Amino acid sequence: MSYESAWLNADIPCSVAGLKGVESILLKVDHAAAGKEERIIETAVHETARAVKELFGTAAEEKRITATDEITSGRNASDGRIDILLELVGEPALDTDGAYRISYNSAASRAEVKAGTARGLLYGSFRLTFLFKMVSSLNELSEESVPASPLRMLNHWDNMDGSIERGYSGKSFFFRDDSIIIDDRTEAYVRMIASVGINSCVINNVNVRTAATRLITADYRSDLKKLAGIFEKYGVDLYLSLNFAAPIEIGGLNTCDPLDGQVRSWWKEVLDDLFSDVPQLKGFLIKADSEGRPGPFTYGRDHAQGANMLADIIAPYGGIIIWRCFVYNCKQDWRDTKTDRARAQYDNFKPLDGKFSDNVILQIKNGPMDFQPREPVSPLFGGLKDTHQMIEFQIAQEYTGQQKHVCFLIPEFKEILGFKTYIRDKEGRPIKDDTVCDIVTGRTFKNKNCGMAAVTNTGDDANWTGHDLAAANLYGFGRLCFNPALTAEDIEKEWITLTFGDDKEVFLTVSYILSTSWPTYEKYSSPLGVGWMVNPGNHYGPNVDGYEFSEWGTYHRSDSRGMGVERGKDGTGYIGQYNEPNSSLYEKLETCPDELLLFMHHVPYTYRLHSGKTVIQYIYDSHYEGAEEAHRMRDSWIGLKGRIKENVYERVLERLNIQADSADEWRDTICSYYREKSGIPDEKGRI
Ligand code: GCV
Repeated sequence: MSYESAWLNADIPCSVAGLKGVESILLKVDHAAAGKEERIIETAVHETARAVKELFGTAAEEKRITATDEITSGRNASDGRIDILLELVGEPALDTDGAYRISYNSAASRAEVKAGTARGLLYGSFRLTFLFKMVSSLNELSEESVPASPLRMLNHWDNMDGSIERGYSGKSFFFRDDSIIIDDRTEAYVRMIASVGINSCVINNVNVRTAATRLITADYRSDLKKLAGIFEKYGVDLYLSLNFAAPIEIGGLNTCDPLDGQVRSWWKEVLDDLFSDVPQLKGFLIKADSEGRPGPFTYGRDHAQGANMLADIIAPYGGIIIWRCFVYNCKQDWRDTKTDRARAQYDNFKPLDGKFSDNVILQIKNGPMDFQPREPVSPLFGGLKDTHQMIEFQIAQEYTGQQKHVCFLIPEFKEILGFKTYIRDKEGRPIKDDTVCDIVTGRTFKNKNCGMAAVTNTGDDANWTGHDLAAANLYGFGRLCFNPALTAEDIEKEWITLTFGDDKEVFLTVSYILSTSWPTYEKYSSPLGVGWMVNPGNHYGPNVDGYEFSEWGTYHRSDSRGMGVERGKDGTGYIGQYNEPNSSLYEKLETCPDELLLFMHHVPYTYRLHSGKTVIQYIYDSHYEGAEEAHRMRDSWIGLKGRIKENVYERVLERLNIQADSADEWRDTICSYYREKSGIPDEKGRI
């Protein structure tokens, strides 16, 4: 399958006034110090050279230099040509892996990228190329950036048969027919994600079945080595998802008890062998005791015992175990109103705080349930004080329109990262003003084993993400973990310019569509934090009771008088998992934010929101508004005909049409259901 270049779009011209070309690319690096990072440095030079060729049509001369006096090229910018210097420096400000500084030295007519590490040089090179397309004068080539999040990770849910769980952009480009695929698309992908600072990638699904269990065996060794080599060039660490039951499934043992000596020996032998053959491998992601996956609970062990067994084995290789907290009872009786899935992560993991090995990181979904269009922040952030943590987002749009609908998720991620957890330190003193972002970037606990992961939205579709506008989520996630201080508008602007160029009309329209898309989706699907009104299994389209009487713990508890799940003191007690003052804020109806009301409480349909509107009228109105907005988004896109590449225009239009129809269906299904259930008519007489 062919692929397109997403935001690395070679058709977007240089926007710097008067700049006509680059004479030389100068590399100043102490190669002995660079050591094994040498390959990444070569990539930085190669990428800079490629960008120069694409932007100006002519190649630049590449020179390795050792001293500053060799770089006085005496260039005169009046001919419209400059030099580019890439330099590895020993400055404390640039010490963090990946940090870079871009500046323009007007005296020498030279754009300079300085970094303390090879990755920094690579990220700086990509950013310099991006700036060439985004700024209007040489003096604006100015940026210093230190990556905030140590791990900036993508999780693929790719299966080895080529399918992708919750994949909406074609098939896997890593696997087909139980084999690993390595072709030119592999490098194109790694290049694309490295260009926004992603430094870690898990290539296979956390639901590890069949062939994928054997990925750790000798059968796949040579392909894994090749793959790791490609990842290494771009500074991306390779991770695999691991099957906790592998000792049984492929080891011939009758147990996978983490405290069993034989089990431990089996893992040690297999993993020692794997790391000695593929030293670039960085670690494993594990889903255990979750949705049918095996885990330590089967043997009466806890998750710290399970994770530590593996972590201790791979510690000598600098290996990391990322352990998911998505552990809950998926065989619940819907009549049981005390068991609450939302409580599960906290209930399971809070008691284990401080018990995990140093190379274990807990990966916590952003909300307590499962990537609904709106959820509160998981209270586990703010609960753990002595455990490494990562946040897990989902840019695969499982519950947000499956890349048929536009849903730009960066504003949502910004809100989540900015949430104040009111965590207290180990001595019980409040840590003032800390946020989820502070915790996962390592600022709160001064640690490096932490970060952000996203379940990725890519596949082998030509444009990588199915919906062209969904690429903004991939780009945005990378940028956000690098620099969470960026606003959603900053990110949107960069992505639009790099993808579509500087046509003002295009910018205004795409920006309007992206920035309204998440609130719009929320309005016509599940306002007020209710969630889960989707078709079971595929999770697409409206089905109010689709999950209501199921065993998955996903209810809205609508009856003839009201709706919502009571999670306060008189309900499941979930709200008590938050630190004060969040706990009181959610507990009291007067202060509970409207957008989370039905997640937190069961209220009558006649309950008045802060706006003064009743819940039932809000439900009617928001579905109508959301559907209208979806039509408006489609209509505004039509205005771009002729201004955007025909194939892209048509591809997006086709999806916006689907979205507008689907939004109508959401509106009508939900409004009719609640009109009937509540017996309360719409004040505006529409239903
Ligand atoms: C990979 C949800 C999804 C599953 C996914 C699971 C998880 O339940 O529907 O497809 O499994 O989350 O995050 O493990």
